Amino acid sequence: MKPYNPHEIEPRWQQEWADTDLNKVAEDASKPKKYVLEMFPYPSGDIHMGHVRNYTIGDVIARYSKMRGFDVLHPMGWDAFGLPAENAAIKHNSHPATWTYANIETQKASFKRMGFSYDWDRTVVACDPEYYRWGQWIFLQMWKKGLVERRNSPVNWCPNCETVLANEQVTEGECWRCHGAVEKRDLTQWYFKITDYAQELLDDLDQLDGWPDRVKQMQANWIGRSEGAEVTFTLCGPDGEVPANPTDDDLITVFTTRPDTLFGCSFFLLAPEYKGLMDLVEGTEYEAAVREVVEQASKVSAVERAQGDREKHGAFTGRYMVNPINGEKVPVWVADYIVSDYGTGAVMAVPCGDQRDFEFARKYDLPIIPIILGEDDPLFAQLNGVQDRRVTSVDWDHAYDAEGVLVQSGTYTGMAGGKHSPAVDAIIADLEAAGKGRTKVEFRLRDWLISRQRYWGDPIPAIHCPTCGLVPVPEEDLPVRLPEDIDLAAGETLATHEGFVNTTCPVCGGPAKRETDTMDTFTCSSWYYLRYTDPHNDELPFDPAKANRWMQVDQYIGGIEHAILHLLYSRFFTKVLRDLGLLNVDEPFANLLCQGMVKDEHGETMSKSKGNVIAPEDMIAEYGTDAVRAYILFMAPPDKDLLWDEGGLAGIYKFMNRAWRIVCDLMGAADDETLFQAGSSEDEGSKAFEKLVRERHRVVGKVADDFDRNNFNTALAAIMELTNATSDYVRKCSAEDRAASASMHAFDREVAEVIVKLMAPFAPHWAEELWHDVLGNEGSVHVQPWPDFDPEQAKADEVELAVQVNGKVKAKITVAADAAEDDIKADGLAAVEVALAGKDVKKVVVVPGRLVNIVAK
Ligand code: ANZ
Ligand code: ZN
Repeated sequence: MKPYNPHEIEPRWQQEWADTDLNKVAEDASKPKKYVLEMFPYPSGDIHMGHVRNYTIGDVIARYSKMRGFDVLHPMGWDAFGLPAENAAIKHNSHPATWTYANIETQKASFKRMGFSYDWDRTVVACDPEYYRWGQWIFLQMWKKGLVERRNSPVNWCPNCETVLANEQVTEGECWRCHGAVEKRDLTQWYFKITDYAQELLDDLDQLDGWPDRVKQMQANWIGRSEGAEVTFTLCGPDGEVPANPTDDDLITVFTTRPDTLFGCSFFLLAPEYKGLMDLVEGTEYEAAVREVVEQASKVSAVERAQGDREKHGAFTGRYMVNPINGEKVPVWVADYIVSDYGTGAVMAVPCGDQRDFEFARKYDLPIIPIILGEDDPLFAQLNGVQDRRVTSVDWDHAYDAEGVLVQSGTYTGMAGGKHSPAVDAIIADLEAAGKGRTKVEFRLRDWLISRQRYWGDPIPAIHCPTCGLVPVPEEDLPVRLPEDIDLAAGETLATHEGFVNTTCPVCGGPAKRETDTMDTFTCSSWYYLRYTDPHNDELPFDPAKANRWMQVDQYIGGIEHAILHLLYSRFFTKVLRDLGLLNVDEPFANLLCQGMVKDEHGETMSKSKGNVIAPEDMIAEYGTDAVRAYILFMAPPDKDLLWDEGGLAGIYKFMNRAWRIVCDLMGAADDETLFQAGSSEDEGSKAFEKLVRERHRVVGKVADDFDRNNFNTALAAIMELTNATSDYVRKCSAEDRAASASMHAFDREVAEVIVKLMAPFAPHWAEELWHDVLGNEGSVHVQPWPDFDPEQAKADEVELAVQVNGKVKAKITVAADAAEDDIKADGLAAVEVALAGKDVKKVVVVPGRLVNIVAK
């Protein structure tokens, strides 16, 4: 028998597939399409096990889909702009492109070695001018549509990376890349107005049935829609007098989700960054304390400051504000837990209903007025129906933020209060009539800050002209190319590169300067999946007809770390391109699979610093790529973490050897290694044959089912069951006997083909070699139709049932799988005749496929 030798067959088939263009996308419109996509990698060094897992999942789905008759698009490319390349260039005194393209070659070689079925003619490399020019083109279309804005605002600045960051790229005050502390700086920056799409980005999450719920929840939280009201308060003069004719400057508006609590407002809060705050206190005795709060707050990120459990700091400004609902004057404080970039940066504080305000009131000894109570609150009996204010302090240890009944709230007393309550509606209506308020929806989502002060990115196509102002680069002048002659190690940047900066104004022809900011690399990954549908188009980013044929991506696979940033930005781009008339889908990714991590055997994340990295190439050198692929899918469901266990990999390798031998044996090619055991009876042989007929149909059905749910591990387990049944069969039926029986003879080949085809997505080289060399077939196994199955034949003929009497198993019976319930009852009763002697049978219940339960007294 020819032994299984992965090291010989794998490179050979990889070459053959490349030579015959096996993985070229067919673009065959007569077939239904399937777009299978894995998130493209960042080319930093060689691939690791996390990549192997991600791309193996995609490859198995792609190969399976092709055999199921789909026209499959399964491309790969590189997310090639970004800081690591720039840092490496500085370190090695070379160019970012050199580092980037070298790493791309390394990774590409590894992908080929893994046998992934990419169509390499469709590769998209983000730092290639052929690609990034279209990023610039899209930028210009967005600009025309009013979706691009340049504005001055406080932004997140990472001193380490020397660039600004989008809000999404700051977690708990840290840079997403270097984890250094992020500062606030006032800078003029470029933004994409993603907030214009906030509502749609939220609503359309409902269409994404194929996404994990937790990812949708993370997106919804990030978008952060809040329904509430704007309420306008009036600022009293420094003398405490209410202005007779308030100007706009005297009116300060808050955003609140709880206008029903207006009667409980006992102070008013401003964010430390609130514009005009210092004017309120300038030259007063309150100035120093307020300034101190402002300065301390500037050292802490807004995210951290907004966290509930942090100690709150504040100071009185000496000023008062008039509550529009009751004309009451309340003191104005600055407080560090109020952030400037949400709502209006001003807040009506209601300590009885809001925990943060409650803590602040306790700390600074401000009144806590109970105005909404649960009916079981002891205070309720005392205040029920009381309209005027009698109680201004409580002995609670936290705020009451649930629904309740209003008390001490004037004419609203007695109404049901809480979020979205009748009291909310009534108060908003009255404020609106008085011109002091209106309903308002707020989003946490901010506009996407896309400009970066770095070289290795897509240049923003804009020109600053002293005469004409800010001018877009004309489309025919794209791409704005990155200059290649730049000495980053010497500190040169785009802004200091004379050849790049100096240009002429496309409007007036006068001397002008280029914009020197580049785009956030997340812009590149926001539409690469569209470029794959038409990667060589030099007139448009993609032909809408082609994109519309392939979109949506049917299965997207990537890490959970991209649950917010990349997926949200891609969803935004898709909607914008749709509105530009280039696309007819609302959402880019129909199904999303977030694969789990690959960890070491102790459950630790693999990392160079921990020295616990398992290198894919070492494992391939030992067991071949097919075993690594099958192992990675067998060990855990794809969305769960996988703990590396080399024993398990060796086990899979063994299985593949065994299955190889079984296929050979079936085909009469096992020679001296046949499993046949002389002396098996005819009856044993025919039982093994019947069982295998059943298994052949059952397993094909089960694998299809498992593929529908991406349960590759159970699919492989089922294939193992099929090989076990096959092994039993060839043990008990000799090759001569099988050859002599016409039905068995045809069946041998059928089973061999079924096993090889079922394994083909997992172990493509193993399957291809058997398909040709042992089965003697022509044409690649990977373009063969997936095996059919007959559900009738898959049914077990007989099933074994336990027979219980009063909850205890007394016997086992074997009945026909399709036996009638009454027959089963009769068989069950007969089997326990002895146990039932002298008793009255009260009840007999059949649990199909499991047991017969008899109740007797
Ligand atoms: C009065 C009130 C009473 C509030 C009450 C809550 C409970 P969400 O749900 O996240 O939208 N708020 C408004 N702007 C703020 C800012 N810039 N910084 C910090 N807090 C701010 O939260 C809305 C609530 O957060 C608003 O409703 C406001 O407090 C506070 F029993 O107004 B509320
Ligand atoms: Zn000009």
